[in-house]
Amino acid sequence: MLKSYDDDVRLPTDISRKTLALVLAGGEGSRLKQLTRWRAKPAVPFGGKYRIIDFVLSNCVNSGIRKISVVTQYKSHSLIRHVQRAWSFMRYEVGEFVELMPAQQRIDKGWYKGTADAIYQNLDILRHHTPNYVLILGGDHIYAMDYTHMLAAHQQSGADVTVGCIEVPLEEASDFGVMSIDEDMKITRFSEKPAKPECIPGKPGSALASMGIYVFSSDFLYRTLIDDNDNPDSSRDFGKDIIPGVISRHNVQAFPFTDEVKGKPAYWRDVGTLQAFWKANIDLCSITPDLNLYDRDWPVWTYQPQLPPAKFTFDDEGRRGEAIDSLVAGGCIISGARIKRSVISSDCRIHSYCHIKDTVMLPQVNVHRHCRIQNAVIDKDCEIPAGTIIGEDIEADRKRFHVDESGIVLVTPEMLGQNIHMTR
Ligand code: ADQ
Ligand code: ADP
Repeated sequence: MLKSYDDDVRLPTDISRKTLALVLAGGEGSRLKQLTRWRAKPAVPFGGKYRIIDFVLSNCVNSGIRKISVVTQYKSHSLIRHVQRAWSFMRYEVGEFVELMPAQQRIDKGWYKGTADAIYQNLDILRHHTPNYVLILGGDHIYAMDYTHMLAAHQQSGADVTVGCIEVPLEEASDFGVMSIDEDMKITRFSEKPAKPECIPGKPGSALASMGIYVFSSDFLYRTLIDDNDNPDSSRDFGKDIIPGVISRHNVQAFPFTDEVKGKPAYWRDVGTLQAFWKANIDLCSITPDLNLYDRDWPVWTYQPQLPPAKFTFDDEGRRGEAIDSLVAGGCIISGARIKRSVISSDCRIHSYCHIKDTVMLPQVNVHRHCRIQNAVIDKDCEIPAGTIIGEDIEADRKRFHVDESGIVLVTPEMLGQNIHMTR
């Protein structure tokens, strides 16, 4: 007999209405290097016109979850500004909201010590919303997921906690929480970022990774966080402390995120490293990308500044400005430049005789004449001087820019000796 936490919550729509989503958006994101020097990772621009956090917030809204709290801490200014601009269409009057929870020392003098502490410090606000379920999400993943399936599975299994999981290549598994499950999908083992991750039985090349997303029955969450706070040895983190601490005594279920139509693991990317960030952007340029931004049934919402359409013009010698296998956002002017397999975000200018390929350009970049750029991420507001060559001579790039182990070059205004407040 399946245990149910609440008999009056039966339909998926009821479950979403009785769920509060908590989006964790306060981590330092140091692996994105200078891209997160001035902004939190969830605020980093992505996909031409979005910010990373828009994907998880869109998943919530598209799943019918309209009570959302965003927990912020490090470098939250541009994140807060974006959430306020983009997500204020939710109406509190009809019980829908996206609210911000900055670290504000509600309990003691400290900042949030870890992800669990970030929620513990806001327990009174959480309780005030009286949710039956709390859906905890990371603010820095790119995917499209209908959370109602996970919520329904949580309710039907009578679990105390359900952890979203996905198969990843074994060689990448040390970056994640890795779990073992039994035939009833109950989690039997969980280790956070293990040096030697276990493979899935019968699948030597794969491991079952936690997506860092959790459904908690709310009373169970409150009790667990209070107990964790009493434990002096805890680092107050879901992956390190909470999940490993509850699996032996409670019903902790795994929910595999699969692409139901294709019957395979679905598209989900942790864009925490420069290479992963670059790749997930460039993936959008393929003819049939795994993440379809053009799916009208699953719109990705964002703040859109009023910008004119992208414009492609001839240069003064009659060369065409063109972009192929690329995304070019509003406000861009491509004059006599060639662009291939690249993401050119809002309000960029690319001038004559430039060749750009395999490059992710964040908003408001100005590339002057005769530049050649490849395999690069160009930060917002960069002013690229005429004749600059990036991505061809890695050793030369290393002296001026950041080059990662896969050869992706990151260029920021500071590396170019520019003060963004002067160039704007
Ligand atoms: P990580 O992503 O490494 O692993 P963490 O750095 O704690 O975990 O970040 C999780 C989310 O919480 C991020 O969105 C981050 O911005 C946010 N966050 C971190 N510290 C915070 C703080 N003090 N206050 C507010 N928000 C904070 C987690 C799980 C793994 C899982 C991966 C999947 O721990 O088990 O495999 O996510 O990517
Ligand atoms: P915005 O929210 O304006 O789009 P960004 O996400 O690009 O901003 O940047 C985050 C914040 O960091 C902004 O407030 C911006 O003014 C600030 N910032 C970015 N680069 C610098 C810099 N080199 N010096 C000072 N402040 C900066």
